[in-house]
Amino acid sequence: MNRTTATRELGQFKTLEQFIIERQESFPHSTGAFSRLLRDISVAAKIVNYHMRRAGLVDIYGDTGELNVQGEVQQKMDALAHREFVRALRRGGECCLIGSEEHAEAIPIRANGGSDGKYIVLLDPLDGSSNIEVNVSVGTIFSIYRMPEDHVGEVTLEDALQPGSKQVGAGYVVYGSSTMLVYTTGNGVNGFTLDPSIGEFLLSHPNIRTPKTGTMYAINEGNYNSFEDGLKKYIKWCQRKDKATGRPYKTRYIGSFVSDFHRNLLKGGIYIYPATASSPEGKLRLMYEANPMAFIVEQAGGRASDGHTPILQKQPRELHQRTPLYIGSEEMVRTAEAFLQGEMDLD
Ligand code: P6P
Repeated sequence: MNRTTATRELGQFKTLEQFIIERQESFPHSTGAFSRLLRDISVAAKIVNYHMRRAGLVDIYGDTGELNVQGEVQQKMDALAHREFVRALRRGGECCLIGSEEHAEAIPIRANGGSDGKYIVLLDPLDGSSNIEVNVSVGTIFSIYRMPEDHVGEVTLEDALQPGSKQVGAGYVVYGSSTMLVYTTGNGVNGFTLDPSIGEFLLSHPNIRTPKTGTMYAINEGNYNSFEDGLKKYIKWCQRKDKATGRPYKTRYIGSFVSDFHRNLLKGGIYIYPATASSPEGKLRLMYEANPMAFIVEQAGGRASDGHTPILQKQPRELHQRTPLYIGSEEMVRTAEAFLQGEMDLD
C-alpha cells in the first residue's frame, strides 16, 4: 500500500507557545515564569537559526582567534550563539544564573528592576560548531534547574551544581535539514519543527519514545587503542554477525553530539564518548551536555550512564566538569555496561 503523506495545513499544527501554555494550565499554581523562560530560549534559538542559515554568506565562519574555557578554538558562531542566549535570558527576567560552555564563570543575571528570576540555565550554546563550515548539523543544548528552596543571599555557582535528577527542564535545538527544538519538563518528550515562513516552532513529534534497542553505534573509533578492555570487547561484539540482534551494527558518527543523539533518539542506537588518553574524564560536559540529554533520553524510555553510574545521579563538582557518556536505547546501554562491568564477555 503506498503511503500518501498528507501535507497538513499549517493551522492544524500546535505551536510551541500554545503547547507550553496548555501544559502550564495543567499546573494550577503555575505563575507562568517557566513558560516565559521556555519562550525566551525559543526566541534565542530562532535568532541563532537565522544566523546559521546565513553562515557562509556573511563573515561568521571560522574562529575568533580566541580559546574558550575548554582550551578549544572558539568559533565565531559559538560566540554569537552564547551572546544571543544570554541576551534573551537576561531580557526575559526569569533566569537568575547562566552557566555556559563559552564562559569560564557562571553569569549572575540581575533581571529588570533587580528582582532575580528563580531559574538557573546551563547551556552549550553551539555544540559541534567546528562542523559549521562544512555544513554539518550542529546544536544547542540547555538544562534548567530551579533555585534551591533554602537559597538565601546572592545566587552563586553552588546553587547550579545540582545533580541531573533535579532538572525541571532540558532540551536541545538541532540546526539540521530542518531546525527542531526537542524538550522535556519531566512529562514526556516533544519535538517542534521551525517553520521559517511563519517563524513558529510547530509540534511535529509529539510524545517521542526512543526504541528499546537499535542497530547503530556512534563512537570515535580512532581512540580505540585507549579504550578500556570492556569497551573494546563491546565494540567487537557490535561488529559480530548475529541475525537475531541485527548485528553487525552500523557505525554512524557525525562528530556532532546533538545530531548523533537526535538520530538515535528517533531511530534507536547508542552514542559513546568514553574516557580516552586525550580525555581521561571523557569529553562531554556533565552539566550542559550529559545531564540534559540524559533527562530527555530517560523521559523517552532510554538510558544514560558513565558506564557505571546513571548520569542523573552524579553529584557535580564544578561547572565544566566532564564525564564519560553512554547514552541511547536502554538495552544497548545496558549491554555496553555489562561488558564494562565484566558481566558479559565475547564467547
Ligand atoms: P571527537 C563536539 O566538539 C563534541 O563535543 C561532540 O559534539 C562530538 O560528538 C564530539 O565532541 C566529537 O569529538 O573527539 O570525536 O572529534
